[in-house]
Amino acid sequence: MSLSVSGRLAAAAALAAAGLLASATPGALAAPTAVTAAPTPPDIPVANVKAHLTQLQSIAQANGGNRAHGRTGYKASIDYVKAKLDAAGFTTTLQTFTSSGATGYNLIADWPGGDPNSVLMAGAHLDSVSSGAGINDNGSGSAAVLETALAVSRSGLTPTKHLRFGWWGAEELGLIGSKYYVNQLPTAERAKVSGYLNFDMIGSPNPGYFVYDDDPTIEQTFKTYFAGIGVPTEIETEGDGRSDHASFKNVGIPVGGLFTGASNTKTSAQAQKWGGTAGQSFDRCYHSSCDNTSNINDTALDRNSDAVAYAIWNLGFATPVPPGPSFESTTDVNIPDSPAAAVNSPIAVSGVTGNAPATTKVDVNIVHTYRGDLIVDLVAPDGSVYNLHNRSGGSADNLVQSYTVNASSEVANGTWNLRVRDAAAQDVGYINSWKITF
Ligand code: DPN
Ligand code: ZN
Ligand code: CA
Repeated sequence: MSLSVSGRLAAAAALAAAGLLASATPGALAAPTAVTAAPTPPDIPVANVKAHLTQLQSIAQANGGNRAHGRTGYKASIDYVKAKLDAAGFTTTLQTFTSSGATGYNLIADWPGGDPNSVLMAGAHLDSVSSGAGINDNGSGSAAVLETALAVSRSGLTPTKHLRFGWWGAEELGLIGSKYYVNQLPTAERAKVSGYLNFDMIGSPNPGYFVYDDDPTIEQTFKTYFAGIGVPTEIETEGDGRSDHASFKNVGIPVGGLFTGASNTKTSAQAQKWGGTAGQSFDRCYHSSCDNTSNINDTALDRNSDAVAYAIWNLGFATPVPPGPSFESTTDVNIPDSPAAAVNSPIAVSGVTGNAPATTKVDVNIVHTYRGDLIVDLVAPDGSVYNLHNRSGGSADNLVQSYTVNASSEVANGTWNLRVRDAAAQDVGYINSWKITF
């Protein structure tokens, strides 16, 4: 048997280390897949994020001390964000709704391009409570999403997905703006949203690093970012469903997000891993007049802003599933004419972790003068049999066919066999080659 190996470089490297690449087909390692890899995500300048917070603080000061729904400070906040996005080349939409007798506003900003059928969204509520300027809650999330959108523009990003950013009104009255947005979105449009990332309170003065435990891909993306900078995270538990992601989740859109804590108390274990003060709230100014520009931890704001960009960059590029390692036998195995016992062509698989995938691919190449004679099975290392072909195709020559087998209950490593039996007399042939791809 000659064995050739192709596929994922990591797997190939592992196999090379095990000395199994000696008979590899030259050039077989070049994966022919057209992969659009995400460019390196930018470091979002925290000074820019803070400059937006300073502006939101000024807006509150000039408008009776808050940026709450129905107050002039809210509309001024929307106008500030919209002007920045318009200047950066976004297509912005101001959406109005009515709540508690006052006009509310959502701002939607679309980055031109990308697949309109696969939309990645990120958003934050822009309203404060009426008791203060709402700089951590939620100037922080609003400013980080804004600065990430501006970074998309600066870098001229051309993601495979269509990017859409949202700033929600009247969150503090019960997620009103985001509910309005998803409700007016036609069902067909909702189905195009591949994910919604929510950022509500991400610069808490005594911060924790919390990741929403929701869509696994989004969650893992954030965890990977924080692992990369050596910051431990915990699952967000303070208020599941207490922010705008709940509106999206309720209509079946995958969601995720970040949070640095509100009125809950930081434990000593948390203070040990994150620093800060044990026995004190993550944000002592939550929903208070002291939620101003002094109520921000710059390090938390910096890390979380970078995490927003990391997620947009990585999730914004559709990630094709990389081809798994494949193993091929090109040894001819004669198929004796019926009546005769089945013959086997073995392939020894090693260096593959865990089970075979549900999409295990088997490429069969049998030279024969009557394929309607043949019964062809894939036999797993433990003897489990997966029938691939059972005398179909009548009098046609040769069996050159690809099969997808759900082999997810099989350990990948071990000897797999292509088993072939000739069930009718006269015509004969041989197994020319076969290949299994995990
Ligand atoms: N949006 C804030 C609130 O609803 O009061 C902050 C918050 C977000 C609180 C997520 C808990 C969980
Ligand atoms: Zn709030
Ligand atoms: Ca035959």
